[in-house]
Amino acid sequence: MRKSPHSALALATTLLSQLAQAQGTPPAQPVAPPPTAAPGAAPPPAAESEPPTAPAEPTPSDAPAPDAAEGEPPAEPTPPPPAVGPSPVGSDALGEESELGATSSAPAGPAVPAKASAEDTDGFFAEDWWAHTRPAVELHGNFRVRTELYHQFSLGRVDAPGTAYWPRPLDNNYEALDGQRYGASACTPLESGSTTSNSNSPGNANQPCGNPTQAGGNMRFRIEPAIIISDNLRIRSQIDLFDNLVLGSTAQGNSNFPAATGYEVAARGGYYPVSAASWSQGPPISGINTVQDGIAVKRAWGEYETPVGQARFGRMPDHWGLGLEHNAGDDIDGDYQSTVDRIAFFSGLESLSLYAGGAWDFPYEGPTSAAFTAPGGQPYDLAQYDDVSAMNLMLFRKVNPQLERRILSRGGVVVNGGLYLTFAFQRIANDYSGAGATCDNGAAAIDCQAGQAGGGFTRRGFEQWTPDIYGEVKYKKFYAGFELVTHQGRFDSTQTAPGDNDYNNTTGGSNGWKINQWGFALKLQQKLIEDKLKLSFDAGWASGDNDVEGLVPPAGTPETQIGDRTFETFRFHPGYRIDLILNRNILTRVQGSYFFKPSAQYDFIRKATGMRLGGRAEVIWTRASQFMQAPGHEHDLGIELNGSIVYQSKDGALNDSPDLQGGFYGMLQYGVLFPLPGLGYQDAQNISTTPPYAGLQTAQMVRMFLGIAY
Ligand SMILES: [Ca+2]
Ligand SMILES: [Ca+2]
Ligand SMILES: [Ca+2]
Repeated sequence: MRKSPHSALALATTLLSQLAQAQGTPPAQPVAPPPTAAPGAAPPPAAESEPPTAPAEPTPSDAPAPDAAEGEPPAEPTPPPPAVGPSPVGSDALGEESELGATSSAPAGPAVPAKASAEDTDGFFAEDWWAHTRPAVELHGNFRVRTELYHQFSLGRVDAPGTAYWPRPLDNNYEALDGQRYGASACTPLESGSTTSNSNSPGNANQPCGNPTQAGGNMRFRIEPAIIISDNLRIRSQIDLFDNLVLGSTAQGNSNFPAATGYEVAARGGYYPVSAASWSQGPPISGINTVQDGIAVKRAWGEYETPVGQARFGRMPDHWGLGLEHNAGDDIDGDYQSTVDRIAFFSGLESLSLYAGGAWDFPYEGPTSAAFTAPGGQPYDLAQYDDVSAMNLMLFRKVNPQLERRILSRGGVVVNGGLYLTFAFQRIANDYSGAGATCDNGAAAIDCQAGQAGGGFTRRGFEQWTPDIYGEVKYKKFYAGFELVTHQGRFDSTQTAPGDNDYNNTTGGSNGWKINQWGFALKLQQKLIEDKLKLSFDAGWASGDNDVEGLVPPAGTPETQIGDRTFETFRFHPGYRIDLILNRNILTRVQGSYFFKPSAQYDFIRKATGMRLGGRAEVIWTRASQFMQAPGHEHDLGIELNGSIVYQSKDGALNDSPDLQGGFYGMLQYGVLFPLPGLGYQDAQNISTTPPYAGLQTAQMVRMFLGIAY
């Protein structure tokens, strides 16, 4: 078989696909199968004038068919695993989070269809040209059930529920700073810790309840069907069933219907007059018994390998570097994802390990002509100035994983990295939301009649540049990676109510509003003792804003700038997890703070198949970047200790690759957070240290994870 002139580029795009797996579990397979042409696979003479659509070699069809490989190692997987995101570079291929890693885009190829032998016939068949002549479906994904116990996540603070970082449980009755009491009063004097009565009679159960603990479970079944149409053409998707469905949340007997404001609970039927009579779960139905249906289609996109690069189009994952800004969130324990509506093209030169890509994104389109009253047809965008549009450029160097292994084993150094640059803009906006935001008042609700939403626009004048630089160095068992991101831009006006405009600076400074935000993350890791021990150090920094009150932004409006007109709080992608309690749950992400995290992981049992039993310990110290922004006006927010026991089997799918997670995955975790003065009240607030506020309290968490990856 002669070498195709396109092979280098085809290889490059193949590589792109393979490298771009989310979260970066490095594929174990070589990028391209060795061209071991099977007997009878030689194309007919006509092949000399290669059809334009012929895949460049080496094609998967060169790999032995599964049945021909009896007793051999598994055939090299067929087409490259469906790619994820533009970001071959990076990925948190290290560290425990990624141990949970990216199963979903695993590359076990579909079976290669049997070939027609050239001896059998004078004709020639599509089978001679393509490994797949009929669409094949490849299925991956995962299933998980997670139970979690939160203890004292309010940290003992007594904020009103609407302003608390973590509102107290509903069955925790307390007097808040606003002087109001919140929470259930249906406990007995004994249960409520009354000092005047120790009665435990249900007849006296009208006292405040004081429960500090919340516990429950949730589940998700993720399927990622890929339709492999031919070697260079596929459709990929991600569908979640029971997407983070809270166990026990859709019990029979509870149904709702829309009311004048929000929803109203329908009268219970005779068989379920009280919740205690519920004994079975119903399917989740949005607006009836929950807020989200049982099937959530997250992504669907196409990938086409052209001779000069790969085109991707549709709704797809977006991942880059350590996941600070663009984070596909595809790990089995993930919740937040970067999913983009995008048309993109990638190309590169494998010999130089250099790649480039461009992408046109549709972050926000505004109201469309879709209407309940006119179903069907093709809805279209109703206004152009209100679009948030974005253009992306990616330039990066990524050494082919196979080559990388060779370099590292020879004691060489591998350097990968690149730039992901985004420019986004919007001229005017209809961002009217909250009470009164109806079509009649100009808001862009989903059921507006023609022309109705036109009155709700305000000036926005948004422009933002986001360069995201990633780099990594690998040497023997050492890894160092970093990512640096900044948002630089402006708003003309930050207002959201129709017609409001705050461009003019009445206090005399320059008009308009600026965006100046910086984020940085560092990851160091050394593997020791035959890779059983991993010592890691993570650090990160998100710029804060010294004239903003609060790390967590308020709902419904941009953060109030007390002094200047510059938004400076950087927020990590919430999929960038560093702990269990403070940054993951209470603050929901790293924002306006910096952290240091030393950790150690040790595998007690580790088999070549990938089965392992390990433990992990972490310390996370979090500080506010600007003390002014922390509730207590102090830098120190908290010190958290986390411990985990992890068990990974290698049953079932993906057994051919120890690096990919397949089979059962279980985890037990415990965390304790010692809050520091930055999370308390300021001295000037003069909060009594006697009840109801007794000072900051330690929070704890227990977690059990049961998962299956396939
Ligand atoms: Ca629009
Ligand atoms: Ca448009
Ligand atoms: Ca500011």
